[in-house]
Amino acid sequence: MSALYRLLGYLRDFWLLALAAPLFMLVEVAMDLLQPRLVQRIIDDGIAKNDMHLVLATGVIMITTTLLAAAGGGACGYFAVRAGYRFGAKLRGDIFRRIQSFTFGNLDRLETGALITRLTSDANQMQDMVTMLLRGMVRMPLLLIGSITMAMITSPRLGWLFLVLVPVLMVSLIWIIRQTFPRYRQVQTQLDELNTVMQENLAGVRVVKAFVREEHERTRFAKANASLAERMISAIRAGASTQPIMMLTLSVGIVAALWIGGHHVRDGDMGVGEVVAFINYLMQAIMALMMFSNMIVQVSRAQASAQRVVALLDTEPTRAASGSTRMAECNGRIVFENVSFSYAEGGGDPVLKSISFTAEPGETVALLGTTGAGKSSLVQLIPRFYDPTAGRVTLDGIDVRDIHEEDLRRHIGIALQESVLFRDTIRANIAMGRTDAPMDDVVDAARRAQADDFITHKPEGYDTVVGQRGSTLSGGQKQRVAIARALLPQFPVLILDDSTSAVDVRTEAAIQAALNAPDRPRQTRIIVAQRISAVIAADKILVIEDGCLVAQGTHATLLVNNEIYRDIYESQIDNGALSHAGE
Ligand code: DUT
Ligand code: MG
Repeated sequence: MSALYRLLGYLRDFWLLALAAPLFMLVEVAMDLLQPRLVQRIIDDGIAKNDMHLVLATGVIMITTTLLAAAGGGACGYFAVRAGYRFGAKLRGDIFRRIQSFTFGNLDRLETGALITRLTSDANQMQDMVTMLLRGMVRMPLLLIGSITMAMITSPRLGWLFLVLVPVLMVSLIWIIRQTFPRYRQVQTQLDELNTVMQENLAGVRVVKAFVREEHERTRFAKANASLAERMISAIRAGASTQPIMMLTLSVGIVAALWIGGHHVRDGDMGVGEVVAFINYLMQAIMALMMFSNMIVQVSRAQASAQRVVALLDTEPTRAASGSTRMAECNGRIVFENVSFSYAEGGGDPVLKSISFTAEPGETVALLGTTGAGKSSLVQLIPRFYDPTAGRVTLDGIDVRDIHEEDLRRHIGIALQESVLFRDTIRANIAMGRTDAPMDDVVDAARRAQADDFITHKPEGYDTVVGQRGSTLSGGQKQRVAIARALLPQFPVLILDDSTSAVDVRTEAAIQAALNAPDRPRQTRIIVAQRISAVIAADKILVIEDGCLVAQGTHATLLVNNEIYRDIYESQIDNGALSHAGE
């Protein structure tokens, strides 16, 4: 129960709400417990003794207590729901914050579907449970103990019936706890599966359609869906099986009370009202137990969710936290010192092997190499998306691991290989890294990225809201917006990872030219490119092969000294891909 207990600690923040709910519930329970006694009084003292005045007076009291009970219950519900939703909001906030703190390493290992379930269904389960507990945790035991006590007081001669009935009910309650908990755990796991299928399907919907995989995807979803329904039914069935037992116990109890009470009434030593009141208390007690069994089901479900949430909250980011060295200014000198890197934790196949090079402030360093050589992996070490397994990367002589993460990333403009856009205006998408960037800078960046043209042609220009993941733009347009984001003039370091793969050669050349325009502020650039045309003007070209730096030099020296480079060069000349080189 420790996971549940720990999360319930959140309630400390709303203790007033959490306290108010059960307090008001006390009113309702007290009033409920009074009712059977009042009925007894009407029957035995009023009707039996022909005292209609007492019947009327007691009737008024009954209505008053009912109103009070309703008011108490209503107020309790109000506070319980408020506390529940506040609790849920705080919990979701914490889950989201934790997910945000995850490194790429963490995220590589976690399924998106599982994260979504944690944030939605699991958090909802906890929230519902809190609401229910705040309403039921006082009502249930008080009603149970209260009704049994009142029944004993009202009719000691029938009271012993409880001694028989309660143990039967207790056994069935214990049984239910053991049955439901593991089943609800499975339900939540299956929900992960469903969310993963769904998320993958939506993210890859174009590919699914292109390869006519709809049928396959439908089957995959149907399987996960059916399995979820199956598990849900099994869990609910386990939870519901106590209901008939309770109803049966109740019926047997009522019949027994009527039978025994009937004899007493016939013998004249018990009032009819006493029997009726007893039966009412019996019903209240069984109702309380039914509530308890529902609560148990809900708690065991929430318990499964709580464990999952706590496991997520306790997942530590897979590398040391942000460094502490503040870095207000940055010259942009980047040095790789014998850097090796592997994606697998604790070793595994190295993706980069002992890479060393220097990018001086203001220099342009180009990375060239076959696909899978390790270029993207290399550049991602600079803004610390991952940490090297050996060696170090420094910025202005400071290990990037020691630099405060916010400062580090504020100095680096990066366009990833895959353009990621958000459902927001184009302007906001460009100014993402620097929300304080003036409009002039945004337009300037868009112009250089050759995006200004298509943006201003849109009716709402820079205020055009793009779809989810930029879905309303073409591949090349998306890419240009992503480049513009990196081209804001404030970044002393610029990283372009194969950023022009989706634009035509002419546009690529125009972007090149804009980058090298004399009015551009001096910055260090690391550029990954497929086409020689994009690297020809670089101060330094690094040729990467299979995770190794096999050669470095300028275009001219490499052409003479390096066979791989020459091969790439010649293959591209044949394609005419160089026709715009150097423009
Ligand atoms: N790799 C992983 N996990 C990842 C990304 C890549 O194991 O999350 C592997 C695949 C490949 C190697 O690392 O064997 C290098 O990948 P990288 O993406 O760095 O290669 P690239 O040079 O950028 O290739 P491309 O030109 O296709 O972008
Ligand atoms: Mg790459």
